[in-house]
Amino acid sequence: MTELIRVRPDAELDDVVDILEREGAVIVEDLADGVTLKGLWNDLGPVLDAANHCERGYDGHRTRRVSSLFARTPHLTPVVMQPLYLGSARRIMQKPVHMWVGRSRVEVVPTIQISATQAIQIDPGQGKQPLHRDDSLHLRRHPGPASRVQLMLAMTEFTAENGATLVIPGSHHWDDETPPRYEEASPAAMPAGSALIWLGGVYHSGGANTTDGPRVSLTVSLDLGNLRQEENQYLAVPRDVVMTYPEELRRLLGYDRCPPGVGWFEMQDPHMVLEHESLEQARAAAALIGPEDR
Ligand SMILES: O=C(O)CCC(=O)C(=O)O
Ligand SMILES: [Fe+2]
Repeated sequence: MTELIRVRPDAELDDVVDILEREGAVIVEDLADGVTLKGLWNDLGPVLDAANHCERGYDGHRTRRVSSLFARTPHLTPVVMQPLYLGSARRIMQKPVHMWVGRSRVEVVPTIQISATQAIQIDPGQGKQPLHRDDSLHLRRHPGPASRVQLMLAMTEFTAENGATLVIPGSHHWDDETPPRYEEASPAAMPAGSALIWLGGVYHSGGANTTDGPRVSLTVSLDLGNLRQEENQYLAVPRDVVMTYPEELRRLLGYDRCPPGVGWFEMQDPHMVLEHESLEQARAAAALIGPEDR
């Protein structure tokens, strides 16, 4: 069992990217400040309390989960936009891809997007979740380029006893034949406000909670922009709430186009839909511009 590497929020982005590419996971201490954490608790605590335990065993019969987090709280913005998280996700996934278009050699840089959001409360008595890779959703083969960089923010302290996420460092380098074993996993023990960042190809699971208090967290994933989002953000976050976010976050929520051309609206940048009062007005404006070069 290898200990997870820990860094402070002022660590160099290059170093964090190196750790993630090598180990597949890192803990950023104090990623969220006290005001953010309190805001998250105010907005999500009562919703978690009111939520039922999950029905599927994989999700945990003693676990509560709440999604649509960008519709429920504005306090997730500084978490997703924390420079080490967003910065490392951009560096790891936005790698140039080269292709021929006729006789031109073209370089294309993909976008990234928010995929799933969930607050997770592991209650006393919950057993270990099966070890898994979250990029299984992308039906891809390993090892290979990362299609997901995920974050788990501790809202209570995470300990080996209360269900801290279990992580197998380096397992993103494994193939698809090697089964994961709990003996190889390390618990992401950390105080509230710290966060685990890990790549989608890393085997991990929720831990067992043998204490008498809940383990509470929230998770956000950033995925490559040419994939379908795990959580349907267009349905999860109403337009009037989307409008309250800065442009970079709106684009991360899916109002963006991944080069060379996934996600367009009327052959234009879909963000233009948010820049007009209605879909009809946006459509009329797009017609005036005419089709863009894809
Ligand atoms: O709650 C956790 O620590 C991990 C949960 C998880 O990995 C999942 O549900 O996919
Ligand atoms: Fe997972």
